Amino acid sequence: MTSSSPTPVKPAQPSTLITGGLVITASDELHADLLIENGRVAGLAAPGTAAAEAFSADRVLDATGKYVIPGGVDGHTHMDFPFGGTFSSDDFETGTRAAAWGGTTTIVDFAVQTRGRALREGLDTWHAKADGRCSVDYGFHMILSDVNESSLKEMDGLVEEGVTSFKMFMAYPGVFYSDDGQILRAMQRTAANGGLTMMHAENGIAIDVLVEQALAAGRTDPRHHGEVRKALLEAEATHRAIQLARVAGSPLYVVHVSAREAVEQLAAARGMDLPVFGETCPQYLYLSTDNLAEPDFGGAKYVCSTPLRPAEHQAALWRALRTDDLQVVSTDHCPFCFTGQKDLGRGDFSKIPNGMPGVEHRMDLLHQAVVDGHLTRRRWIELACATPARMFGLYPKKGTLAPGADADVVVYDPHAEQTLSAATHHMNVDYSAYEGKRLTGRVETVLSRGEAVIDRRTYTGRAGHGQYVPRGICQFLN
Ligand code: DUC
Ligand code: ZN
Ligand code: ZN
Repeated sequence: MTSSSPTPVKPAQPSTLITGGLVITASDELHADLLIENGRVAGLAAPGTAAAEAFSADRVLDATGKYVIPGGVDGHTHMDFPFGGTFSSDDFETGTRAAAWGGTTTIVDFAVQTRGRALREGLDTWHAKADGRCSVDYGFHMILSDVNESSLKEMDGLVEEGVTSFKMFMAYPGVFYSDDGQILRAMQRTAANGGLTMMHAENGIAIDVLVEQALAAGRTDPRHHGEVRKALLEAEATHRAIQLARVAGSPLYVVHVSAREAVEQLAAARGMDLPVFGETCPQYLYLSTDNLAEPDFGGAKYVCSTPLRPAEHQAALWRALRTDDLQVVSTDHCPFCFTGQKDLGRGDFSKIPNGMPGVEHRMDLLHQAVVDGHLTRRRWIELACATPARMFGLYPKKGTLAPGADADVVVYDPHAEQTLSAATHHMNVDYSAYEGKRLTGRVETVLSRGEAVIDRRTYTGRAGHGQYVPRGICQFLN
């Protein structure tokens, strides 16, 4: 007789019951107990009902007086991203840890195709950057820097394997820029393969002329970054991207919308029932060209593209978030340290690395919008969790709290007060874009697939817990 060793059984994850909280999703608000088993939501039931009485779990989290919300989905981050001769200062380890602190449990980061190289090589590089380092789950979009016969063919395979969205740039000539013919070809490809075209919509050719003229006239300070990157050049590119998408029969998602005039283009397209979507970011809702004008090169902290706009644009963005002319708020998290990185552009604003930190504060800044009356609680969750999950093919695994969903859950204290500061944030960057800003509301506990990554304001996660999530196609398309 031969003896065989028993098949190892993976120990079941301890179950968790979250009691007494107000559960908020994009569609509902209800006082409910939430049961988590094996990393998934197992049930929701009103306290005191027979269903709730039947819940039992290894550990109980009391959420009385708190909100219980889905983990945030940040559909636009740049960890370890090459730009202007340097790399964004958060890598996947520090950046996803900061995301966890802020209640974001999924990021979709941008893998980059290097010019002259294959998409596959870029995607492999980003997998290697992220693998084993993340505290929360992650997926990838692909940046197309070189649209040609071979990269067009590769797009189909990427969609098949779960990289279902492709960003192109109408800005940054000579770096990431695609011309209209390349854009049209890539859009035709996504029209056929189900992918989503994401667009950085700014007329980079015209902007480069204005940059050259500004520098020649001695206008070198960071505030001129905002002045040359004109709202009309964002609107023009947005309009052109929409028309190219119509010609190709492809859906379009416009990233980091900051100008009122660009919102008008999106609203007109949506009024025609076109599959056109738009996101904005907290920096455009809370900051303005006044920040870009801060003295002693301080404006460099706020240099990003699209740029911050005069404060009048903010009302149009808030309105568009309410009317669904904009559907998503993501961060475009792309931090560069003030000392040693932003410094590269002293004396020439065009050399300041473009990007701002933000992955840690999106959920809180949008909760502040609820406190301030800009958004309802459910719209907060829709913009920050449910819609990005649907947009990028992750729903209902991510973005909601329903039986079967991943137990990515945040216990949120809506009454806690906090003050944002570089001294206390967890992002690997030496300044805060919101230094001294007081907020009402704070993340208390964060579960990622049922495991506590933040437990009552202590980090309990680990690099490597976060898993790569292949994505489906955009769930707003038929
Ligand atoms: N905009 C930024 O501000 N940073 C990275 C790339 C981009 O488009
Ligand atoms: Zn961009
Ligand atoms: Zn970006």
